[in-house]
Amino acid sequence: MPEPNGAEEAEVEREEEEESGEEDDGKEETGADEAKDKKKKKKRSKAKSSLALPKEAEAAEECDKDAGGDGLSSQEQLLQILRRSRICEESRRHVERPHPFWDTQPVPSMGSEIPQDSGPIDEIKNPDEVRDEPYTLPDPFEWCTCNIDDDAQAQEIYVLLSENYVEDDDSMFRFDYSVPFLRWALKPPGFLRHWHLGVRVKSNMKLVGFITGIPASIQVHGDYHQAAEPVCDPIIKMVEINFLCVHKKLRSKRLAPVLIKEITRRVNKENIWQAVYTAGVVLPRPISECRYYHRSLNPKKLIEVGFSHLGPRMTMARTIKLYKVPDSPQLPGMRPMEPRDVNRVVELITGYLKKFPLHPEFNADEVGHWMLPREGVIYSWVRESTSGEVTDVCSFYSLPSTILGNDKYNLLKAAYSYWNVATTVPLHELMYDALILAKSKDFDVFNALNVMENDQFLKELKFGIGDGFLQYYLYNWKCPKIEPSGIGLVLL
Ligand code: MYA
Repeated sequence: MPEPNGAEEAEVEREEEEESGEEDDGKEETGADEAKDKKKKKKRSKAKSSLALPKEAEAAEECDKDAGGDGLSSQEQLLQILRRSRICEESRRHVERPHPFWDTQPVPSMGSEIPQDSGPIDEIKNPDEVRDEPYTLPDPFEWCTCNIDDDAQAQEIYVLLSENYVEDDDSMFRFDYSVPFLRWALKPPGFLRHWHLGVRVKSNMKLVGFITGIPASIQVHGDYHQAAEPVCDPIIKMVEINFLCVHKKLRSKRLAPVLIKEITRRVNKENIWQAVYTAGVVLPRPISECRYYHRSLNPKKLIEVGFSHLGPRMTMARTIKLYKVPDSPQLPGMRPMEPRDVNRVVELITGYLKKFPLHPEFNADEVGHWMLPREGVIYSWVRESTSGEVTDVCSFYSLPSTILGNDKYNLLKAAYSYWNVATTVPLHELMYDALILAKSKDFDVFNALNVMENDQFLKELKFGIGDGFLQYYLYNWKCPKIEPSGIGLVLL
């Protein structure tokens, strides 16, 4: 749920002034000055709560302020209770608990001191020292390598994930990665088929478990250069781990640790010893904790499906107006990225990413793969100057979620901010066009993490903070913590 910010309040207030004669709820029309003043005050608080969705955490302060409950409807009171219990959940996030699996892995334990320097946790090994036999699965199951190019197998993966992958805390939405998206996500240059690992039930061959790795070159700062003896090249060949999934009926049976150990074995066999991954859950131990922000593009639908809530004193008409964006990009020269732009986009992106302590290194093939537009998957626009130079680039990917248990809608169309570089305009102006383009492609919401320099546009463009956290992790690499603004990496 977006928490209100100054920009939004100002915006609503400005609109209120413009609208003082507007009759979108008749009742609020009044002639008396005093009444008008009261109205303004009321509307200010309306603006605050109109953007707050139950799915999103509110600051404790905000909750305390609201806690009086005077004159609140039972729905509002219920929301307050739910919000407070979320704060408790948040404070529990970092409580130390035993981790029978993670405590055996080369990751820092929750309570251990934050290192000042960087380097591997386990001593460097040789792939020959890594066992040749796959890890043993419980008897009813067997390993398989999944071929995402095969339509039938791609469909099996799609079904497993769409029915069992990540849900929000309230089980209202579940990620719905499409087959074309999965092919894009799993087949970057240099991908290895045997890093697309599945678990099947022997008796009927049903796919019930999944985990994937893709190769990536990652630079992690730390105080690496200050270490007395450099331990290895600062650009590290890593694996990005994603799509860990165990069928709902097989949860809590310790299948996930076996999946992780087997993918680790397969990765180590390729002489790769570090991994990067993200998760909503807190595990030993995040290098960074980031937050999701949401920008409504279709507020009516978001409210109808329970993603957002209409503030107690905010009308639908005013909410729709608040989030309305123009029909076409505002910056001259915006056009979809094309293959001829790849080399310039490499320069823009690699130059920009260097400033973040954690970031990937991309070559032209990789930028071509990750950035060239694919309908329904990845959308990238460049800004070309009148002299024909590409100066700015913005992109977002399409990751819808299934809406669980709603009669009217079954799909929430979400765009996720990806790689954005502005050199001729402020970042928020470029991202305003990204919002406009996302709206023109019929997305309901535009999501962004508070990574990179995204703070520069989140407030300005009326994003609200979400209740979703995203932890970033490194496997077998210790280093100092990194602020969200130091994260230059977006995993799908
Ligand atoms: S993040 C997305 C994860 N997927 C989902 O959330 C989908 C819905 N959930 C599920 O499918 C299951 O609940 C999963 C756990 C499969 C997540 N990352 O088998 P269990 C630990 C890592 O009894 P289940 C993504 O894809 C948990 O703390 N570990 O549990 C990145 C406990 O360990 P410990 C996790 O619920 C994945 C153990 O598993 C996660 O049936 C990066 C319990 O196992 C999690 N998200 O299944 C993976 N959730 O007792 C790590 C729970 O110690 C990669 N657990 O606390 C590491 C690098 C590997 C390569 C290295 C190469 C060098």
